[in-house]
Amino acid sequence: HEEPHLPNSLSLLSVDTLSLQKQIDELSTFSDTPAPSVTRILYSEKDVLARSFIKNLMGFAGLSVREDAVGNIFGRWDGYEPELAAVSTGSHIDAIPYSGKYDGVVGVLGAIEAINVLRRSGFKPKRSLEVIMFTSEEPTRFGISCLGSRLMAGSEALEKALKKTVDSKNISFLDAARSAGYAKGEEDLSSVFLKKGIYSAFVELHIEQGISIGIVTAIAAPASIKVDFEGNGGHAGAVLMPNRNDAGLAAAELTLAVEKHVLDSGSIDTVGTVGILELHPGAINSIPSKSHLEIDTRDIEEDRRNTVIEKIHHSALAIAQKRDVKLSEFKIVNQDPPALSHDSIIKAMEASSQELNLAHKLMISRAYHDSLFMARISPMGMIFIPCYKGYSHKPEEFSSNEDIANGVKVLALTLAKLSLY
Ligand code: HGY
Ligand code: MN
Ligand code: MN
Ligand code: MN
Repeated sequence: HEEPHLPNSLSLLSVDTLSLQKQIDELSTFSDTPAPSVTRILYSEKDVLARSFIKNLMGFAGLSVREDAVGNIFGRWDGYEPELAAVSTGSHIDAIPYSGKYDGVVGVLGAIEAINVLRRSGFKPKRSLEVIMFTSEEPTRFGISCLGSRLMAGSEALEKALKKTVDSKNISFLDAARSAGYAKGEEDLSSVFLKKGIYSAFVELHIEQGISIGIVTAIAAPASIKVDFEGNGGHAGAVLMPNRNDAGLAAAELTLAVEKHVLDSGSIDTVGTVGILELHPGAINSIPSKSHLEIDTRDIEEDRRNTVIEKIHHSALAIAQKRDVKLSEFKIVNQDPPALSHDSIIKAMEASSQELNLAHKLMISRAYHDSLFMARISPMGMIFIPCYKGYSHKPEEFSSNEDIANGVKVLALTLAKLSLY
């Protein structure tokens, strides 16, 4: 029986930055929009190709690969006490329209490289180490954020909803999943649920603004809402202003109300965004008869965020009444609580940064991540690395080789420590 040991010398933790950068660049070519932008939508042809790429890399890293019914991908390195709960790490590779090549990707390719780093150093894990590529962290196609991790964490509401979920082209979730090779012969997606305690730790590496290594202490509470207004529409010339009930103006008014309610919280930590606003029929000379908005609102304080949601709802009702349009939908798609990192993992990340001589600071995550849901079944922590001007969700997204390598080293050492814990 082997004695647990950390890599004898930290200098043995060498990241192959060249290969890692090549992989990041190659993965970015699996995209539906031209470089430097990246668009990679769940279960699209490009997503399926990208998944093969990831599974191959996991294979090269000596991991045994498994996929679940929605396409969460797991690569496992068995520890010498494989019956113990494993230590897991990972992130996502789906990319919202016209975004960049590092969001999520660094936490997947970086995790595989962290495994390579540990292998090269001669390290033998006690607890097994597992790399996870989560399905659809971004809500782009089906409107559901952290789809894979939410389901993994046992969301029965989501399991039920997915049976009836369709995309904007009316393709059902299950058909889309099947076309990508998943959910075969299965209606019941509860096979994706993982037992609480299956992992002793989950750590995610991710880009974020700021200097040095960010050690995440908490993830803000996200929520999203879909709203539809309906009016009578009509001819843009013929219908006089007093006779209109313009669904587009209702949407415009609600959009401004969202901003007002968010600002009225008085806290810089409250944010709200209307990132989708669609008018039907979408002709210059037709009064909008339908409008559709999607609202994203977040806060590090859940109650304050919930107050904003209530105010938005009241505004939607009041605007509908005032403008004589119908509020045909006000659907809270998700209203998630925040999550706290686990002390033991914060300590492991801090110690690793310190031993590697990397400046670090504690911070909260304003973006959400799969870690928000992994925290429901496992102690969780996140490592942030700097990115250019804090840019994300746009093509200018960039992290330097050096910053990525530092992040991979902190991840590798943290995984090693947690594996022996
Ligand atoms: O929206 C988010 O916070 C994440 O980037 N999906
Ligand atoms: Mn993102
Ligand atoms: Mn991300
Ligand atoms: Mn709608």
